[in-house]
Amino acid sequence: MVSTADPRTYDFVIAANRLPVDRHVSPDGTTTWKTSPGGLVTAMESVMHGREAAWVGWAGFPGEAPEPFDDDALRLHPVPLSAEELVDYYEGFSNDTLWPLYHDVIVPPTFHRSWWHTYQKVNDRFAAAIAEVAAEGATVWVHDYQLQLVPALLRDRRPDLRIGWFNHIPFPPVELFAQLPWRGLILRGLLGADFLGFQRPDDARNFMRSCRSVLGTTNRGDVVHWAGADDDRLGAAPRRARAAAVPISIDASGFEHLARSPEVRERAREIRESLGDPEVVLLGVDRLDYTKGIRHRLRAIGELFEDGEIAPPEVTFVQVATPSRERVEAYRTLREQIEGTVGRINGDFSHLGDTAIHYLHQSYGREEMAALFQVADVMLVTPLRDGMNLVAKEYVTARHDGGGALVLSEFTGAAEEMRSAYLCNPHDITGLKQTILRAIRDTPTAKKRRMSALRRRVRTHDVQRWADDFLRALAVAPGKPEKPTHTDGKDA
Ligand code: ADQ
Repeated sequence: MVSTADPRTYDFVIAANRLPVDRHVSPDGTTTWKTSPGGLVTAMESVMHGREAAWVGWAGFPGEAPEPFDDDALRLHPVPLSAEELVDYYEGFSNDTLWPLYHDVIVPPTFHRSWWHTYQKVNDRFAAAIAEVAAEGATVWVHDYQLQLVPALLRDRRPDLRIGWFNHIPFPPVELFAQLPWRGLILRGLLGADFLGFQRPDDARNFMRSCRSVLGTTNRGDVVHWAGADDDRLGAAPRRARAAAVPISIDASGFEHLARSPEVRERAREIRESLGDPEVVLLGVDRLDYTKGIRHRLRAIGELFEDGEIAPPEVTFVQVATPSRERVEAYRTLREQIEGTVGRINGDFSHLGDTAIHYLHQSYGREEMAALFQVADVMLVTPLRDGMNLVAKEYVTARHDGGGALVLSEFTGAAEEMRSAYLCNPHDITGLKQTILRAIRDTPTAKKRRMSALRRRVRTHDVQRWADDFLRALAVAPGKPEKPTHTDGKDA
């Protein structure tokens, strides 16, 4: 399968697993494309500054890819994936090998050589597609763990390009990363970039330690020096690459504008009323993923009901769990466990008309999300590990009234910046229960003080600043080594 030829080239190219559009086919067969409402699209729009740009990614359905097409100022360049490749590269290697490994091995990663072979093949296809649309000397921004080999594969084809890569998820400590049978080649793939951006300083440090221990690189400050390898495999040439934290954020002004609209405020009032006007609404909003700590959260909430510290109708908990990766076994098991627990808690503590837990396994539009956030007196963001967690940032942004309280896990990237939240360790169920009670019972003045600090942080560190910071770092990144030296790489 080859990518579709595109005669035009661009100075700025974004590459991500998915294109930022969803295909809609109407009953009469007409195809339309709708922009996905993600922060990444907004961020990219804000940095394009009238530049012509292309986005390389999968169009969202298996088989032949559509011809390249324009979406406003953006050229969309679809990369084809077959149904088998989706199973091996996306569901398999990306979501069942790398995802659990990079999230502290909360569930055991699965290692299959056939998945790895497909991952290499698909990464090569992405690199070929980017090489085709990138103009001479173009800037290329590669996103996320699905495309870790792309930087070196692309550099081999196009040494003229300036290549950046951003990791949306954590980068694990070397003690975990070293389990990966293909660890050396993944690191060599990444070192093809000029600049590597991570969510937290710890992620960048973990990456540099892995390079040192697995490849035998040296580093000066945050610049990794790779002396190259005596083989002709991926990324064998000497390189220098900078690794640093550039935490992602949200389109704060856009989301606040939406949250302030009369429609959203009216919808928030309606939701509260439909919940029976409780005194306290607790809210969780997550993709249904084992990293998000939903089971630990339910355990804490269940015990609080059991202890009589909270009870419906005064207190109710709303858990929105977005359907996610349902073809991966660990996700199906998780869903069964969560739904079983919700059923048990509701069986024990709900009364006719007074529900302890409202559980919604659905996706909603941005307006509905903004309204839900305004209803939440206490927002529970308690992942066991999370690259950043944008829900935390969206919640405080939606609370333009300065009300509400954010309970936030220490194990999220967001906790690095949002120190005024009610921070918690979600593994410590007793501590989590106490933190939730504190967030409910603190004085309004104490809560307002925290909320106003959180809001200020997100307002001044929004997604536009993230994209600007990343591209500035990429523009001045070191690139080629000053004096190429040649020593044998370890275990590459
Ligand atoms: P995710 O793991 O998907 O992203 P997150 O940062 O929480 O996690 O973003 C989820 C987004 O989906 C938010 O914008 C949220 O509002 C939205 N959402 C959640 N449930 C929804 C629902 N039911 N209906 C509609 N929208 C819903 C990965 C990493 C994160 C990192 C992001 C960005 O795992 O750590 O913050 O990328 O880098």
